Amino acid sequence: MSKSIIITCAVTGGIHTPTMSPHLPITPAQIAAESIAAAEAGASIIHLHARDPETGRPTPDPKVFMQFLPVIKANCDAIINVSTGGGLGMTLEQRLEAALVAKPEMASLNCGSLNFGIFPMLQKHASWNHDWEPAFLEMTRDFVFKNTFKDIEYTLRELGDTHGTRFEFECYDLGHLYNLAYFADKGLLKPPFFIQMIFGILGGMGADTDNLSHLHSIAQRLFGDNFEWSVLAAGRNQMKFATQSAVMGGNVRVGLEDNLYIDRGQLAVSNADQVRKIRRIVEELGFTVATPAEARRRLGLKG
Ligand code: KMH
Ligand code: ZN
Repeated sequence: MSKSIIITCAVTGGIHTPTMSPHLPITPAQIAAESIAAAEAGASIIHLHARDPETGRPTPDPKVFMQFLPVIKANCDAIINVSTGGGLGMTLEQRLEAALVAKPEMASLNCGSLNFGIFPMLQKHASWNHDWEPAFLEMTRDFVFKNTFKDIEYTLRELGDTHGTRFEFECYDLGHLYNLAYFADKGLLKPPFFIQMIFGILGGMGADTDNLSHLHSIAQRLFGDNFEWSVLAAGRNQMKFATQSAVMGGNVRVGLEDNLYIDRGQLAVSNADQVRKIRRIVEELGFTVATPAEARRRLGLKG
C-alpha cells in the first residue's frame, strides 16, 4: 500500500501583495481563519508568515504572530510551521524572532542563497499601495535571498538544538541538497529530513519535470531512506507539480503563498479551495491524505 500524502498549506507568504488578490489573508484574524479552514480541508501542516495588518507587508514582529498562532493551535490539530524566510530585506535575526518566541513544532529553513526574482511579478501585477514605488522595485532587482552556511548553522543550533523545532528544508536548487547533506554529515541535524523542493522561482530551478526527477534521484543518493519530500511550484505550475510529486511518491504543498489562482485566470477564493483541489486530485488517483498524527510520526516531530 502506498504512503498517505502530507499536504502543506502556505497561507499567505511574504511576496504576494494585497493588490494582487482580495482573498490573500492579511490580518491575524484572517490568517487564523484561513489556516483553520485549510486544516479542516485536509492540510496537516500550515506554513505561516505574518503581515502588518495596516499595510499588508510582511512583518517579523512576534507580537503579530502571537495573535494568530495560539488561535490556530486551539482550533485544529495541524502542525504549525513558522517561516524563517520572512520577507524581503529582513535580517536573519528578524527572520528567526517569531520562531524563537513561538518554539513551534516546525519551521522553514532555506538551504542556500539565491537571486530571488520577484521583480517581474511585481512589475506586472502588484504594488504595496496604489502609488507604485520605483525605488522598491529597483531594490528587488538587486535582492539576494541570503542563506549562508553560517546562517543555516545558526538557525539549526538556535531553533533546532535549543527548542526541538524540526524543519521544512526549502531547496530551490540542486546545490541546496548538497548543503543539507553537509550539515547532516556534520551531525547538526537528524533524520528524517523533510525536503521541500521548490520550482519556478526566478533564480532557482525552473518548473521542468526533468529537474524534479533529477532532484529526487540525488536526494535518494544523498539521504537513502532517511527523508520525506514534498514539492511546491510557484504560480501556474502549482497543481501540476504537486500531482507529479504525488505520483512519484512525494508529498505536496499548496496555498496562496505559492499561487493566487485555482485555475487559469481564476483567483482562488481561499486557501482551503486549493487544499480541496489537490486532495480531490490525489484521492481520485487512489492515494489517501495524511492526518496530522501520521505526519508527526513520519516527520519525527515533538508533537
Ligand atoms: N516562498 C516560498 C517559495 C520560507 O518561508 O522560508 C518559499 C518559502 C520560504 O516558503
Ligand atoms: Zn514561506
